Amino acid sequence: MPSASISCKMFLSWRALSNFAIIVMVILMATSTVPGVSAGESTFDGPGEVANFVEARIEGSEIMVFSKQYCPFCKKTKALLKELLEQEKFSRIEMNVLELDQFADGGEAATSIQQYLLKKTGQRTVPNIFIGANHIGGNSDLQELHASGMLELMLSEFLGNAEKSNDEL
Ligand SMILES: N[C@@H](CCC(=O)N[C@@H](CS)C(=O)NCC(=O)O)C(=O)O
Repeated sequence: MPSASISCKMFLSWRALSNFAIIVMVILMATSTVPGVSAGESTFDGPGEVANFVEARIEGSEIMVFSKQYCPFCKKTKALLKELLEQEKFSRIEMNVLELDQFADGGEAATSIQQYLLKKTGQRTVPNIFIGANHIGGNSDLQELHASGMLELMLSEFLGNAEKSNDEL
């Protein structure tokens, strides 16, 4: 029956067309640039931008902590530093914390920053701590420095240096 054969062919080509449309939609969704969804919009335009971003934070912060909100080691680090900076003698020191799990790009920025920090410091894990732009290490390093009294000395030295450079201005 020719009319049945025509409508059958039309049906098949309609199915092929709708399958094609579904495939196109899936590809478009997978490569969409909605922040925080699937591939996501990139936070950084290449490694140079990551380097500038990280270096600006390290250089521009008295104490810089690269952290993640859920990380128990980061919580310990932030609590110890907060406790120390609440002391009158260290109250002029400011701590800057960057929570790497706060970027809405599906973890891409966190990975790039951690890769850069690994290249710079040999350490990929968080917390990654800097005092006066000097790399301190992670939480265990910080706790050890504190237990030995070295951390307080470092903070005092940092304040002394900061005062000296203020006097020179
Ligand atoms: N010994 C390290 C342990 C730090 C650590 O294991 N951090 C975890 C998060 S809780 C980490 O960075 N995991 C790899 C990642 O999140 O990319 C320290 O004391 O800082």
